[in-house]
Amino acid sequence: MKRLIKLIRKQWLGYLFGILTLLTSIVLDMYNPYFVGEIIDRSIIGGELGYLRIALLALAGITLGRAVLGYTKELSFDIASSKVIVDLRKKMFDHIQKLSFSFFDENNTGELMSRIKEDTENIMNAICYGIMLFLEQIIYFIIATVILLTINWKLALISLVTMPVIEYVVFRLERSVGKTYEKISDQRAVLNTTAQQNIAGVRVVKAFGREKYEIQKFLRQNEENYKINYEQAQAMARYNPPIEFLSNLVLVLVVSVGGYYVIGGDMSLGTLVAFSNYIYMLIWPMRMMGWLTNVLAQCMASVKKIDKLFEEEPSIRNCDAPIKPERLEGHVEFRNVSFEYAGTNVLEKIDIDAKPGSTIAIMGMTGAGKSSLVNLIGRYYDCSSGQVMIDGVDVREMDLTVLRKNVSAVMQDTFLFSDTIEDNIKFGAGEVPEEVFKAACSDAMVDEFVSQMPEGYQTVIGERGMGLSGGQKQRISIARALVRDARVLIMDDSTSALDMETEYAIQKAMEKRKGITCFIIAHRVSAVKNADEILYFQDGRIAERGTHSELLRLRGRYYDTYCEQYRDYVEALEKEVV
Ligand code: DGT
Ligand code: MG
Repeated sequence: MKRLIKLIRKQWLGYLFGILTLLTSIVLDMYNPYFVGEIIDRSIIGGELGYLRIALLALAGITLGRAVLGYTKELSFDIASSKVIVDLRKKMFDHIQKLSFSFFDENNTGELMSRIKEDTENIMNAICYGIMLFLEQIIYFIIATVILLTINWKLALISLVTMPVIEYVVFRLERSVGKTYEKISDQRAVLNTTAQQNIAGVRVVKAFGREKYEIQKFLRQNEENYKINYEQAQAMARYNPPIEFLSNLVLVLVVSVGGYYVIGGDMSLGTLVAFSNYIYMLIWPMRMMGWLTNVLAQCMASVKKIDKLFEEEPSIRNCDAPIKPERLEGHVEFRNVSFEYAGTNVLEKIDIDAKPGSTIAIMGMTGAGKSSLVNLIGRYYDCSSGQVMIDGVDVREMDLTVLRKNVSAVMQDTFLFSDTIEDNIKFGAGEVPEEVFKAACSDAMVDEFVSQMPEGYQTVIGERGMGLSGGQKQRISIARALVRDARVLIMDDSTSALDMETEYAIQKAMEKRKGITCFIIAHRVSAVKNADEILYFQDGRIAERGTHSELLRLRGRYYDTYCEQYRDYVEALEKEVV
């Protein structure tokens, strides 16, 4: 809340301007009933034609003035509030960007999207129309009350006494409408999620022949949506008639008593007409208050949710006095490292010493902890015990920017942005010299297929790299990691979709890149056999370690994997020999 108030205060000039135009417009409006009353008394009854002309001119002036002021008022409130929302969204986005991997493991994208979109819209409603109408209605109410009391206090009291009754009915009805709003908002979120997941996963739906089921699921939710909308329509329909009835009843009461005064000569007809017009200025605020409380309640709920998001601290951040080495050699060590996710041990007592420029290959069954291990190097997660060191410095003591700049990763699930191929590759590097870009593209074998494209590197690819093959996407993400020219390179299963020939060509090109410490996770022996050390993981532990030939001699799991992968080849060879 404090954050929001601060942002609103920053736009004080816009709001002040809006409030001034609002006040002027109200003052003008107050003259309306006055002139109408005067026209009746002085011109229609009294026959003063000269006054009629002046009064009509004044009424036209008021109407024009109000139109201009109304426009300016809405515009100023709108601009000021939009600026607040832009600032708020920016702050939220900055904050979300700072949060750690673990936060995104626990929170789904849909919910974060609704924080950025729907919740900020709720706040916009309140700080723009809410504030504007609230001020307007309060002022109308106060001024109208004073005017009514000065015109005729008895008649004013009669009307004022009925206001709480109207307000009570308004609140009762508004509550039922408000409830349906909430239901609609929840239901819309469900409908959106279903539609979004369905469209994003349309290929899976089709491949598994689940179209009919998915359509029915959507139809059920759509039906539900219709029912709630119908419920809301009913609540809305019930809303107006009783309030309309009560408002008119007040008018009937005032005209009856007022008429009595007019007949008795205690009040002029014009004053009575003016009086009844002013009464609308009392009733409107009453009617608006119900809507306003709903808008305010929605805004408060959204502010609470957004505040909660802001309270989320990144679990990974710089220590108090982070070390900022000028240059890293890329000496990576794991010292007795254990790691757990939510209480379950994923890695246990791992020791690795990767000398600068060496290549460490990691193999093992799925779920063995390979990705979890490499995720500790760039501090995507922190280990639970032990130490991960680079050049003798615990990564937790190293400046995060320096660390992440020096650790480049090709993640297991490739994610490409809907942008040009060039921008996707330069994504993490900013401005890079042309030769560095070219070298990365050629080493990652991106050049080979991009040069065939009519628009080359300027080709815009679809969401998540749509329009490219799995291997092409992997090659682009390898180039994206290479272009950063980092000391430590992590390749998490990043050649799995490549054919052997391309994989081999990339390996050869990488060998030429001297001084980079490489961690390669792979399932194919062909991808790991040249590594300085191969680690075979099982259940979070290193079950076997050594060079390719050492591990073959060991005749353990690595050997089994090797035999499995080369069996056909060996069999074919044997047949040939026979
Ligand atoms: P892969 O990629 O299928 O070959 O398997 P690895 O070896 O890369 O496995 P890894 O490190 O992703 O997962 C190791 C274990 O950790 C596995 O039992 C699943 C669990 N795990 C992975 N990510 C998370 C997470 O975000 N939260 C929790 N609670 N557990 C996770
Ligand atoms: Mg993995």
